Amino acid sequence: MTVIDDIAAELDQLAIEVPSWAYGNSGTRFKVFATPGTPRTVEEKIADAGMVNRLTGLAPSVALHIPWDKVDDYGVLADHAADHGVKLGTINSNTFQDDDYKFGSLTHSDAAVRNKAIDHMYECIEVMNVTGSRDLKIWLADGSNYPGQADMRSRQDWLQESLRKVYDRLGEDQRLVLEYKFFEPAFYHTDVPDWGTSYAHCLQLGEKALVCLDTGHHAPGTNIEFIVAQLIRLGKLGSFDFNSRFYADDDLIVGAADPFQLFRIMAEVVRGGGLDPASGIALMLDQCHNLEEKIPGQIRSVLNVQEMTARALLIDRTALAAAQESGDVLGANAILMDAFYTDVRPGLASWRESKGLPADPMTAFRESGYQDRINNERQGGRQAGWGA
Ligand code: AOS
Ligand code: ZN
Ligand code: ZN
Repeated sequence: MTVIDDIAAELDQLAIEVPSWAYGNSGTRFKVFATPGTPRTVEEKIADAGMVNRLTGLAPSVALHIPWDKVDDYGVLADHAADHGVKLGTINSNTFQDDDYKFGSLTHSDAAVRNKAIDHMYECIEVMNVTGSRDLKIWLADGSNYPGQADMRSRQDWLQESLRKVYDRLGEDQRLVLEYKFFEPAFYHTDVPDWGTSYAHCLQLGEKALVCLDTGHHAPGTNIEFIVAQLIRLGKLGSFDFNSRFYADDDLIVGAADPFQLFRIMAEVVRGGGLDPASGIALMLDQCHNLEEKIPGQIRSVLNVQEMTARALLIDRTALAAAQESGDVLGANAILMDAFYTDVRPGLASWRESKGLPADPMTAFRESGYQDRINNERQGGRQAGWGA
């Protein structure tokens, strides 16, 4: 018996989507360091994602980014993913790397630019039609740097108008997830800065529009788990972009900077029934591995989410409710902290072994020889975001 036995059924539901761009080289605006073995093609990124899933049993799908992962035949790509034991997941749009979008995309004052961005979203929906992906992710770099530079109010109207056109193109089983971010690349105002703005637009659009919560996109000190609870309560939490931050949108390994925050977030996901696939809440990673090797970085990330999910599942909900109702402040806090401080790692190792997975995926990867093989095979791996 381990602490995991009682929560194994819920834990089995955990599925984390990995981003294709996490496997490419990335860095800061100062320097992008190349890592040996970096994928040269989207097919190689998917092969690496397949390896992460094989060793952890946690990552059954890969998010793509258009145009970074553009191919001629997405049906062939879906077959390739299936050969590697994974599915193609969320399609991420890109309206931030074109000169036309200097002053905005879906929010631009010029209808021609807005239409260009809308056409790109249509192109992404076409990809989804072939890959069978459910979600179109929209993150906009739109905003302004100086007060007076842009008409913030009109841009909200243009945004809704543009999103409506995209929304109306979605198929029956497709959804749009609108990601918010409080700053960067724009520094004065951002057109979708917070969950409230995303929620307002999604509410106006309809039930197939939902909010995407990137954990790195909040001001320091923000109570993110409150936002999680609220959006689940409102039935509008579509997806997460998990990562962790020390300062800004650092895109570091989820659970690395603040494991306790990840625990608190997962506690609200569990509380809201978000592990059940029927909840429609997609747990995705949005990370970049600047210094560390990419595949171990992704393995560490999905394990971190699993560890904090297990701890969240261990919260004694009955005792917690009783303590809360009786006004037992410290008792309630102690119940939560007991779960947080439980070391679930030995139990998770047994859980993995019971499923024919390696007890320690990090060691198993090191010993697999996979990294040496790709280091030899792949010369000239490309930077994430530039066609790699
Ligand atoms: C940008 O800050 C957002 O986090 C995006 O979700 C994402 O990093 C970008 O779209 C890469 O696909
Ligand atoms: Zn994101
Ligand atoms: Zn981000």
